[in-house]
Amino acid sequence: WCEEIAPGAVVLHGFVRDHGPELLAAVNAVVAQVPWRHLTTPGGFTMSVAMSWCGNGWTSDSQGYRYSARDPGSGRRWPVIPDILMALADEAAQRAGFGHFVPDACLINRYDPGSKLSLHQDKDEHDFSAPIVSVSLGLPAIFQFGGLQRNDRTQRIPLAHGDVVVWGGPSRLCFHGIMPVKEGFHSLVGSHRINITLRKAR
Ligand code: MD3
Ligand code: FE
Repeated sequence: WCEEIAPGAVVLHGFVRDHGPELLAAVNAVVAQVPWRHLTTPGGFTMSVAMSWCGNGWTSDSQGYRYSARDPGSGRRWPVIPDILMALADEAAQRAGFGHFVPDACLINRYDPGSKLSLHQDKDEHDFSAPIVSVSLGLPAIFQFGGLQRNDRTQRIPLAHGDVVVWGGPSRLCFHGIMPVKEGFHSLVGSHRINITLRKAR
Protein backbone atom coordinates (compact mmCIF):
# COMPACT_ATOMS: atom_id res chain seq x y z
CA TRP A 1 0.00 0.00 0.00
CA CYS A 2 0.86 3.65 -0.38
CA GLU A 3 1.70 5.79 2.66
CA GLU A 4 2.62 9.49 2.74
CA ILE A 5 4.97 9.89 5.72
CA ALA A 6 5.58 13.61 5.13
CA PRO A 7 4.55 16.05 2.40
CA GLY A 8 6.12 14.67 -0.78
CA ALA A 9 7.52 11.48 0.82
CA VAL A 10 5.58 8.41 -0.26
CA VAL A 11 6.32 4.82 0.83
CA LEU A 12 5.14 2.18 -1.65
CA HIS A 13 5.20 -0.85 0.62
CA GLY A 14 6.26 -4.03 -1.17
CA PHE A 15 6.16 -2.33 -4.58
CA VAL A 16 8.97 -4.54 -5.98
CA ARG A 17 8.68 -7.48 -3.55
CA ASP A 18 8.12 -9.92 -6.43
CA HIS A 19 10.98 -8.61 -8.56
CA GLY A 20 13.96 -9.28 -6.30
CA PRO A 21 15.79 -11.69 -8.62
CA GLU A 22 15.65 -9.39 -11.69
CA LEU A 23 16.63 -6.35 -9.64
CA LEU A 24 19.56 -8.18 -8.06
CA ALA A 25 20.69 -9.36 -11.49
CA ALA A 26 20.68 -5.72 -12.63
CA VAL A 27 22.66 -4.69 -9.53
CA ASN A 28 25.18 -7.46 -10.10
CA ALA A 29 25.65 -6.47 -13.74
CA VAL A 30 26.51 -2.91 -12.68
CA VAL A 31 28.78 -4.06 -9.86
CA ALA A 32 30.67 -6.31 -12.30
CA GLN A 33 31.69 -3.10 -14.12
CA VAL A 34 31.88 -0.71 -11.15
CA PRO A 35 33.11 -2.78 -8.18
CA TRP A 36 31.90 -1.88 -4.67
CA ARG A 37 33.94 0.88 -3.13
CA HIS A 38 34.04 2.64 0.24
CA LEU A 39 34.27 6.40 -0.34
CA THR A 40 36.12 8.75 1.97
CA THR A 41 34.06 11.65 3.29
CA PRO A 42 35.31 15.24 2.92
CA GLY A 43 36.05 14.99 6.65
CA GLY A 44 38.45 12.09 6.04
CA PHE A 45 36.32 9.18 7.30
CA THR A 46 35.83 5.98 5.33
CA MET A 47 32.15 5.21 4.83
CA SER A 48 30.85 1.90 6.19
CA VAL A 49 28.47 1.68 3.23
CA ALA A 50 29.93 0.23 0.01
CA MET A 51 28.81 1.95 -3.22
CA SER A 52 28.53 1.34 -6.92
CA TRP A 53 26.70 3.36 -9.57
CA CYS A 54 25.63 3.79 -13.17
CA GLY A 55 24.35 6.62 -15.33
CA ASN A 56 26.18 9.44 -13.64
CA GLY A 57 28.52 8.46 -10.81
CA TRP A 58 30.37 10.03 -7.94
CA THR A 59 33.71 11.66 -8.35
CA SER A 60 35.40 12.98 -5.23
CA ASP A 61 38.22 15.44 -5.26
CA SER A 62 39.52 18.26 -3.08
CA GLN A 63 36.30 20.18 -3.72
CA GLY A 64 34.12 17.35 -2.36
CA TYR A 65 31.72 15.17 -4.35
CA ARG A 66 30.41 15.76 -7.82
CA TYR A 67 28.36 13.78 -10.31
CA SER A 68 30.16 12.92 -13.52
CA ALA A 69 29.26 10.95 -16.63
CA ARG A 70 32.71 9.36 -16.84
CA ASP A 71 35.14 7.46 -14.67
CA PRO A 72 37.96 9.99 -14.14
CA GLY A 73 40.44 7.09 -13.88
CA SER A 74 39.70 5.46 -17.24
CA GLY A 75 37.89 8.30 -19.03
CA ARG A 76 35.10 5.84 -19.87
CA ARG A 77 31.41 6.44 -19.32
CA TRP A 78 29.86 4.74 -16.34
CA PRO A 79 27.55 1.86 -17.35
CA VAL A 80 24.07 2.77 -18.57
CA ILE A 81 21.20 2.45 -16.11
CA PRO A 82 19.58 -0.98 -16.70
CA ASP A 83 16.13 -0.84 -18.36
CA ILE A 84 14.43 -2.52 -15.39
CA LEU A 85 15.60 0.31 -13.11
CA MET A 86 14.52 3.03 -15.56
CA ALA A 87 11.07 1.41 -15.78
CA LEU A 88 10.77 1.01 -12.03
CA ALA A 89 11.73 4.66 -11.41
CA ASP A 90 9.05 5.88 -13.80
CA GLU A 91 6.33 3.56 -12.44
CA ALA A 92 7.09 4.43 -8.82
CA ALA A 93 7.19 8.18 -9.46
CA GLN A 94 3.85 8.01 -11.27
CA ARG A 95 2.27 5.89 -8.56
CA ALA A 96 3.44 8.41 -5.96
CA GLY A 97 1.90 11.26 -7.94
CA PHE A 98 5.02 12.86 -9.46
CA GLY A 99 4.31 12.08 -13.12
CA HIS A 100 6.91 10.67 -15.53
CA PHE A 101 10.46 10.40 -14.22
CA VAL A 102 13.59 9.83 -16.32
CA PRO A 103 16.56 9.50 -13.96
CA ASP A 104 20.15 9.98 -15.17
CA ALA A 105 22.00 8.69 -12.11
CA CYS A 106 21.66 5.53 -10.06
CA LEU A 107 23.56 5.00 -6.82
CA ILE A 108 23.68 1.54 -5.30
CA ASN A 109 24.51 1.23 -1.61
CA ARG A 110 25.45 -2.03 0.13
CA TYR A 111 25.09 -2.23 3.90
CA ASP A 112 26.72 -5.09 5.76
CA PRO A 113 25.60 -5.64 9.37
CA GLY A 114 26.75 -2.63 11.39
CA SER A 115 26.89 -0.30 8.37
CA LYS A 116 25.04 2.98 8.72
CA LEU A 117 24.55 6.26 6.91
CA SER A 118 24.72 9.34 9.10
CA LEU A 119 22.14 12.10 8.83
CA HIS A 120 22.72 14.11 5.62
CA GLN A 121 20.99 16.03 2.84
CA ASP A 122 21.18 15.10 -0.85
CA LYS A 123 21.93 18.40 -2.52
CA ASP A 124 24.54 17.64 -5.18
CA GLU A 125 21.86 17.23 -7.85
CA HIS A 126 21.17 20.24 -10.07
CA ASP A 127 17.41 19.88 -10.20
CA PHE A 128 15.62 19.56 -6.87
CA SER A 129 12.24 19.60 -8.59
CA ALA A 130 12.79 15.96 -9.65
CA PRO A 131 12.03 13.30 -7.04
CA ILE A 132 14.40 10.56 -5.87
CA VAL A 133 13.16 6.96 -6.05
CA SER A 134 14.73 4.54 -3.57
CA VAL A 135 14.45 0.76 -3.51
CA SER A 136 15.26 -1.41 -0.49
CA LEU A 137 16.36 -5.04 -0.93
CA GLY A 138 17.57 -7.66 1.54
CA LEU A 139 17.98 -7.03 5.25
CA PRO A 140 15.57 -4.53 6.84
CA ALA A 141 16.71 -1.18 8.17
CA ILE A 142 15.43 1.78 10.11
CA PHE A 143 15.36 4.96 8.10
CA GLN A 144 15.69 8.27 9.94
CA PHE A 145 13.79 11.13 8.40
CA GLY A 146 14.12 14.66 9.71
CA GLY A 147 13.44 18.17 8.54
CA LEU A 148 15.27 20.91 6.67
CA GLN A 149 17.47 21.63 9.71
CA ARG A 150 19.95 19.04 10.99
CA ASN A 151 18.56 19.47 14.52
CA ASP A 152 14.91 18.99 13.56
CA ARG A 153 13.29 15.99 15.20
CA THR A 154 13.46 12.77 13.17
CA GLN A 155 10.93 10.04 12.62
CA ARG A 156 12.07 6.42 12.30
CA ILE A 157 10.62 4.43 9.44
CA PRO A 158 11.25 0.70 9.05
CA LEU A 159 12.13 -0.26 5.45
CA ALA A 160 11.83 -3.87 4.31
CA HIS A 161 12.78 -5.89 1.24
CA GLY A 162 10.72 -4.71 -1.71
CA ASP A 163 9.77 -1.30 -0.32
CA VAL A 164 10.11 1.70 -2.64
CA VAL A 165 10.09 5.27 -1.37
CA VAL A 166 9.63 8.34 -3.54
CA TRP A 167 11.01 11.59 -2.14
CA GLY A 168 10.00 14.79 -3.79
CA GLY A 169 8.51 18.22 -3.31
CA PRO A 170 8.98 19.60 0.21
CA SER A 171 10.74 16.42 1.44
CA ARG A 172 13.45 16.48 -1.22
CA LEU A 173 15.96 18.41 0.90
CA CYS A 174 15.14 16.89 4.27
CA PHE A 175 17.89 15.37 6.41
CA HIS A 176 17.87 11.58 6.43
CA GLY A 177 20.01 8.58 7.34
CA ILE A 178 20.07 4.85 8.01
CA MET A 179 20.57 3.38 11.52
CA PRO A 180 23.19 0.62 11.84
CA VAL A 181 21.87 -2.47 10.02
CA LYS A 182 21.27 -5.44 12.30
CA GLU A 183 22.87 -8.83 11.75
CA GLY A 184 20.62 -11.16 9.77
CA PHE A 185 20.18 -13.25 6.65
CA HIS A 186 17.86 -12.67 3.72
CA SER A 187 17.15 -15.70 1.54
CA LEU A 188 17.79 -13.83 -1.72
CA VAL A 189 20.31 -11.15 -0.77
CA GLY A 190 22.22 -12.84 2.09
CA SER A 191 23.72 -10.76 4.91
CA HIS A 192 23.31 -7.39 3.24
CA ARG A 193 20.92 -4.59 2.67
CA ILE A 194 21.01 -3.12 -0.84
CA ASN A 195 19.55 0.29 -1.55
CA ILE A 196 19.16 1.62 -5.07
CA THR A 197 18.45 5.34 -5.57
CA LEU A 198 17.40 6.74 -8.93
CA ARG A 199 17.98 10.45 -9.38
CA LYS A 200 18.09 13.29 -11.82
CA ALA A 201 21.60 14.62 -11.23
CA ARG A 202 22.14 16.96 -14.21
C1 MD3 B 1 15.05 11.68 1.54
N1 MD3 B 1 20.50 6.39 0.91
O1 MD3 B 1 22.17 7.32 -1.01
S1 MD3 B 1 17.44 5.94 0.56
C2 MD3 B 1 21.68 8.15 -0.22
O2 MD3 B 1 18.94 3.63 2.27
C3 MD3 B 1 20.80 7.68 0.88
O3 MD3 B 1 20.85 3.85 1.31
C4 MD3 B 1 19.74 5.80 1.97
O4 MD3 B 1 20.39 8.46 1.67
C5 MD3 B 1 19.83 4.32 1.83
O5 MD3 B 1 21.87 9.37 -0.30
C6 MD3 B 1 18.36 6.28 2.01
C7 MD3 B 1 16.17 7.05 0.83
C8 MD3 B 1 16.42 8.48 0.49
C9 MD3 B 1 17.26 8.86 -0.53
C10 MD3 B 1 17.37 10.20 -0.85
C11 MD3 B 1 16.63 11.15 -0.16
C12 MD3 B 1 15.71 9.40 1.16
C13 MD3 B 1 15.79 10.74 0.86
C14 MD3 B 1 16.69 12.52 -0.48
C15 MD3 B 1 15.92 13.42 0.19
C16 MD3 B 1 15.11 13.01 1.21
FE1 FE C 1 20.74 10.47 0.96
